[in-house]
Amino acid sequence: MTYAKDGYEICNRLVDTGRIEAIRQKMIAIMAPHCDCPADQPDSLDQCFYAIAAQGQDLKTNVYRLFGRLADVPLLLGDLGVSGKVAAYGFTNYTIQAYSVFCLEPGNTKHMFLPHQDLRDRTSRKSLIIWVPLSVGANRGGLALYPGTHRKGPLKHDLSPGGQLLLGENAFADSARRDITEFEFGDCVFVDPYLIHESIENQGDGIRWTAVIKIDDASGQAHVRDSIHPFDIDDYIDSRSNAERLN
Ligand SMILES: O=C(O)CCC(=O)C(=O)O
Ligand SMILES: [Fe+2]
Repeated sequence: MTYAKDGYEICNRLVDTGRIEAIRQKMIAIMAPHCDCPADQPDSLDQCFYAIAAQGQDLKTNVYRLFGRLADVPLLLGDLGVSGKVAAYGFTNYTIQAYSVFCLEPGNTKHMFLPHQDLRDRTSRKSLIIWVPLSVGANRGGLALYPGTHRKGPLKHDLSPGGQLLLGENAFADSARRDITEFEFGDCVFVDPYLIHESIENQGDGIRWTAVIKIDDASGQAHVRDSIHPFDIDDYIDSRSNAERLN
């Protein structure tokens, strides 16, 4: 398989696990003043988060938003393994389109992503998602990919009854789904954002935490003369934020 042909590559043990641990520790440090949980246990991250959640939605939301802004997340681009791959894929003058920490609790289906492409705020058709697990454990689900679908380019998305962006099955019926559910600390998956992908439900006993970084290389792209974006987003998705769309 190749990244260009299939639209993704799985790289085991690529990222320095010290960087992963540093992110986890900073997440715990953000929560520590607001709970009484020990900070040095293997499950401290989840314990703290559950203790935070028990105190109400505002604190939980604020903590989660802070996780998604931790500087250590985009700094993963400085990891030698990651930067080597990014360069090998031909990203030389890239910009950061977005970065976040994604949380999927056991049994939470509301916040799962249904089959979609990552089209929001793109500044190029030459784009890359860097998906880095921040927690590991049995049955925590993961990411499902539809190999080769990136070559279709941006597709028009529907809305599910719950308000999630969604591509119908006909968009990926010609692709053999690939599930990524088993990963270790340091593993990293590179995905073309135009590749159709979706979340796999967490049926384990711990939270699936994932760092996601999205980059674009707009150098040499003709559309920059007219627009920072390579296409009009409103032609393809309901561009409201998740919080506004989900019901
Ligand atoms: O990790 C996941 O479940 C999906 C993440 C995703 O699709 C996204 O961040 O756009
Ligand atoms: Fe996505």
